[in-house]
Amino acid sequence: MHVQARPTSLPAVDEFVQDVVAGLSRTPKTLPPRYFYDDVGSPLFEAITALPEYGLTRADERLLRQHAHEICRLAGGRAHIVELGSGSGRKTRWILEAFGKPAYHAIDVSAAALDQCRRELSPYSRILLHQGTYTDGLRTATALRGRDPVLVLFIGSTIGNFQPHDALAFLRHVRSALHPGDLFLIGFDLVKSGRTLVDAYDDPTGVTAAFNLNLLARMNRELGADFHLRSFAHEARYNEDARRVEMHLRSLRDQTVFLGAAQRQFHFAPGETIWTESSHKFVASELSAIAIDCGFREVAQWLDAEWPFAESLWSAV
Ligand code: AVJ
Repeated sequence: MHVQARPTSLPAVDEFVQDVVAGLSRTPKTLPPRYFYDDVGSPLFEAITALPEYGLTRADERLLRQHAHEICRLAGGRAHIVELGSGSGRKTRWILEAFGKPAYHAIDVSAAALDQCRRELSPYSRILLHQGTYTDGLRTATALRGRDPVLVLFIGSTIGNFQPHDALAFLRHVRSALHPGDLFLIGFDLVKSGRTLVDAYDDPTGVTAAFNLNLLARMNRELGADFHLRSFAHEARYNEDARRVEMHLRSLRDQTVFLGAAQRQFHFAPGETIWTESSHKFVASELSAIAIDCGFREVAQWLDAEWPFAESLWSAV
């Protein structure tokens, strides 16, 4: 096993400060959702996936479990498997088992996530860990493919967190790292009722609220900020026209927050929000056109009956 670590931890902090300053200087204020996933946020996300209101992860896992052998068959029985965002490993296991101990590259920015991935998935694969961005990980992982075909996994509907335009650019970028005939397995959460979606992102237990508010706590811990967490409220709305769930943190009063790492302060009007995440929802019939648009063709598509979700298998053209 090899681990590609960041050179030092300093660039990570720099990037975090820069992203926070840029996001809080904007109107409306925004923060990138990738910063949710730290040592507090990642376990909170795991808890979200167990909530009865949040059916997304269970639908994804059902589909992977049910169709893993067919995916392996469609891949010709062997591949170097490369996963973008290693997650917890629980879902990926089904694929690795079907392929019978394949070479498996896990890519994630979080060392903790990779560590968990190694613990859970090394029994089922020849695992290689790549700490860093998807772009860098994809490059190093595919360089090690030898003569094998590559199967890239991008499950869990992480694609929904991109703005539509950025999503297409990202899918084309993935395609550019592949050879014709390589496969791409991607999960898409589908449109469902606004009520169901708001319940999924604003659960009555408050786990998603904690997940969202942890972003403020993380800035306090890592960037010397002085956010008063009780002065912000979690909010989830479904924007039906844009087909996305938006998560926000709403300022409950007029307040000024100091960001130590940047020696800057930011003002919040009462009711003003920080937009922390968009989770785009798709319709199954649009997916094959997206594949073609990005240099792939659709090989198969599987839908979950209980929670509208699509698992798509694409082949690089
Ligand atoms: C991991 C990006 C798929 O957008 O549904 C869960 C993250 N945010 N609850 C999603 C999330 C709030 C999740 N993804």
